[in-house]
Amino acid sequence: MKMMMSSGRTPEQGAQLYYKDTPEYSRETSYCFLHPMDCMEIGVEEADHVLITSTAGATVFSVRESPETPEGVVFIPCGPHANFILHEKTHATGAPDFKGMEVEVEPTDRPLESAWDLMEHLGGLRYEVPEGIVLPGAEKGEKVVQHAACPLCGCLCDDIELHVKDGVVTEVVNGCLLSAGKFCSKGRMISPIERQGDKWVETDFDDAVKKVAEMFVNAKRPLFYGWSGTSTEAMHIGLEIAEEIGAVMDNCSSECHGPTIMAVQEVGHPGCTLGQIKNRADVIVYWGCNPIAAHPRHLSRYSTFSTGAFREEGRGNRTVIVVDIRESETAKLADIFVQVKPGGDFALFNALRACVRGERDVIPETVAGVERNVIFKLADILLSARFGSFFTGIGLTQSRGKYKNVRAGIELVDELNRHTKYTLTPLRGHWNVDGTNQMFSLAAGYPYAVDYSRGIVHYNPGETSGVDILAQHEADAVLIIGTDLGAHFPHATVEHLANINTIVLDPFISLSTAVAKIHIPVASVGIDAEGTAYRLDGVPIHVKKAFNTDMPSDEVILTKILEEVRRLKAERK
Ligand SMILES: Nc1nc2c(c(=O)[nH]1)N[C@H]1C(S)=C(S)[C@@H](COP(=O)(O)OP(=O)(O)OC[C@H]3O[C@@H](n4cnc5c(=O)[nH]c(N)nc54)[C@H](O)[C@@H]3O)O[C@H]1N2
Ligand SMILES: Nc1nc2c(c(=O)[nH]1)N[C@H]1C(S)=C(S)[C@@H](COP(=O)(O)OP(=O)(O)OC[C@H]3O[C@@H](n4cnc5c(=O)[nH]c(N)nc54)[C@H](O)[C@@H]3O)O[C@H]1N2
Ligand code: SF4
Ligand SMILES: [Mo]
Repeated sequence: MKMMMSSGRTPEQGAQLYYKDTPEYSRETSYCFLHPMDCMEIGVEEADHVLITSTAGATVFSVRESPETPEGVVFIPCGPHANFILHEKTHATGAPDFKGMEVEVEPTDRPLESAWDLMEHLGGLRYEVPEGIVLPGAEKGEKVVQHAACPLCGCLCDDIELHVKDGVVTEVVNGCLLSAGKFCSKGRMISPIERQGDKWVETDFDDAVKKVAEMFVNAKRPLFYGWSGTSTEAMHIGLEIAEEIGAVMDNCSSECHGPTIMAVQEVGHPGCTLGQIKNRADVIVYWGCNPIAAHPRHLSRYSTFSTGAFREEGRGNRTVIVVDIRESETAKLADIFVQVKPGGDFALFNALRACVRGERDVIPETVAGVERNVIFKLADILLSARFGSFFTGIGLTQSRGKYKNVRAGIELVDELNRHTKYTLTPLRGHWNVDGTNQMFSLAAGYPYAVDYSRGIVHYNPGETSGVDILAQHEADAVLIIGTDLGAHFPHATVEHLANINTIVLDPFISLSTAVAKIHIPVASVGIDAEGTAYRLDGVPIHVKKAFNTDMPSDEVILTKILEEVRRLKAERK
């Protein structure tokens, strides 16, 4: 049966992000959610297997019956299984079609494959972290760290209490499930490894740094990608290396909220801090985002459930609207859930805009699957707000229309601001992805997709963005830092990574390890390293370390690479 694939966050997938080498993670990312009517038509039941095929590839998924998923759509948790069948087109935006690609779904008896299996199909090699790893130089004794910041999602909650014993976090107070998953992960690596044919060989830090610097100096089209999982200080050193060797420097925005940035460049950003929303917002709209799964404490700490100076009753003082293609976990908590057809947001934003303008007579019977009287009711509620807040997600940036959807959303907010006060805040993903845009803009003048190869900075998402450069097979050496492209990039791009000089800088084992030539482990910001990060509303926060170790930080390794690059360049002059 022909269907539309849409992938996104689930709470369970998020809780396993720091356990990608385990069967539990593979289980969570190989589910596919199908409406019971579609199950009947395909001829499958709960837990049966289906083969999902696209122009990019085919793999097996386990069925979960889900009345919340609209008919004709197959919802897959974000991860390596979805991306094994994802094509690499970005339609000149840098962001692939994570939400909206045609696939064929049919019953199968074939077994499920693990994330490692998929990486090996693409030319990778699995690596097993030895059990019982002890971080070198880990601080002895017990302590409690107050006001720690959580280095996971864009909420960057800075009220976390960490209980530490002998260099291990034993308890995370105030953190959500995702937070605990990271702080307590056992997936740390301590020694650099190098792939030699079909085996992994341990090496030392100095040797690894020398080899990496040499690869980058010799590369024709180096790409440094990621950065949203590390400190802003580390990014700055990365930008220096990129400028030194004429690399492309891109960050996770390009596959994520890059289209939001493109929209902001066109029509501006009516933003504010989360504090304003907590204290003032009486109408809250979550559009194309699902914070219960992706930003679990957002509702309680900053918006829906939080009390504020002018919102003393919290939830009782706020009307909550969710616009999504499926009845997400967040939709279940809303006062009003509006189910839009996939890719229909542009039309719906503009219909609302017409209503706010007083042009209700132009609205047809239904717009993108939403009835006219629902649109009128929505417009009335929006107009009744004293302070309204839109939160937008990647349901807008990764579906059909991409940045045009966000542009239409900002224009609706502009229209509403003629009548009352409204703001729009993108629910940025990683704990420091906003920091990437701040630091890249500061150092290079552009927020992402920065190309230094011409001697001056060139920026053109869709051309100088990570997915596109890999899809065109341009890159011959890639640094993956603070991201996991093995898990999260489309099929063909991961296959290309396995064929070139791919270097990973990551404290933890990741699926990118499988496609790397060298993986250099580092200290983890927020655990045994510190630095600056920017919350999703652009507020900078100092991320403390929980304890000391002898592991070198990203900053230390990048500085060594920079020195070695400069030495090699001087030698070759
Ligand atoms: N659990 C967990 N949490 C995470 C992450 C994770 O991997 N796991 N990753 C982090 C990152 S990098 C990011 S960017 C954030 C993302 O956080 P969100 O923006 O919440 O991301 P998604 O769950 O991918 O998509 C949000 C919603 O968009 C809906 N959607 C799909 N297509 C459309 C459409 O055409 N129109 C509309 N209106 N909605 C649509 C989906 O049904 C989904 O409920 O999460 C962060 N937090
Ligand atoms: N199918 C599908 N695929 C998607 C999406 C989707 O919706 N559907 N969403 C896309 C989006 S929006 C995004 S942003 C990406 C998200 O994808 P990624 O950026 O790949 O997210 P994570 O897997 O959390 O990877 C973060 C990495 O940073 C590492 N890390 C943690 N702390 C540190 C540190 O201190 N230093 C360093 N160097 N590394 C550290 C972690 O170990 C981990 O490997 O996925 C994209 N892929
Ligand atoms: S909501 Fe986000 S930042 Fe806050 S504790 Fe959970 S994962 Fe960490
Ligand atoms: Mo993201």
